[in-house]
Amino acid sequence: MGTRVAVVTLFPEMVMAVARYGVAARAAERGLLELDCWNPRDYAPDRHRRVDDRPYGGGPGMVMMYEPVRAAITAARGAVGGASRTIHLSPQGRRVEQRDIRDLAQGPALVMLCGRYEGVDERVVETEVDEELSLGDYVLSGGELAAMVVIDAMTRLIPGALGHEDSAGADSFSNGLLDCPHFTRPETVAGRQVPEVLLSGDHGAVRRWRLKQALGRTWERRPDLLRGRALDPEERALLDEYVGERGAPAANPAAIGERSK
Ligand code: 9D3
Repeated sequence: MGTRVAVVTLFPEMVMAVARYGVAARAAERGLLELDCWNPRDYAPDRHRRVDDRPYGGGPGMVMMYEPVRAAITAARGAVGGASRTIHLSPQGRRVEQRDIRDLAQGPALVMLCGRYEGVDERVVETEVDEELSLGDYVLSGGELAAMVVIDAMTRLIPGALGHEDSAGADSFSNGLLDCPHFTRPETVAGRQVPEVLLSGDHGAVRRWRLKQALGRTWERRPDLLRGRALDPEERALLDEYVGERGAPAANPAAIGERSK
């Protein structure tokens, strides 16, 4: 039995698309990921299949109604069977990090609730939801893309989902650093050579170069990631090297007018 994810959504076809491509498609084919959707519209009690209504207190927009959403969540839970966790993708949630993805991928089956319009009746959150998660501080039109992001990120951690088993472990964030640069053929492109060391066949030198680049790029672009992470003596030395070699732009006349990327 694979990782079971049941998504409660008004747009099931949108969510199912995450399992039509790439790693998630292969995981679904192999039975490593079992994804299905539950549509509140199918649980609307009235003959118009109404799932939204106007907010108490007034104001713009509509709110997803308690009963159709609760009933769809109940059906989703029944289908995944046994223990499950119910996550609400919501702008009010805590921001998702890789550690949450690892946690979700290991835990029991998941029910993911996606809101549309202004959101869902708060009583659904109070009575049915274990945790609220957000992607970050920008406005989406609903929870579906967020659920798809979480499903994609989880799927990469399922053993056997990636062709090459150690890739998930080597990823950016699993070691708390940004990735090093990558190059492939040809050796020269637009007058730019592949770094010499990568052609040297010296695996130790390649490993040190990659670690140095990863440390340096993290220091330049995401210093916040380094503040939460201890450096061992080798890492300290490689980062010092990187910082020492990176001339301040104005102190390097040859670099003036040159594009840095
Ligand atoms: C413009 C509407 N906003 C009024 C202040 C509130 C609002 C309601 C519903 C904003 C976004 C949404 C829909 N978003 C999600 O369901 C969502 C989301 C997001 O918008 N950003 C980051 N992560 C997530 S997870 C779910």
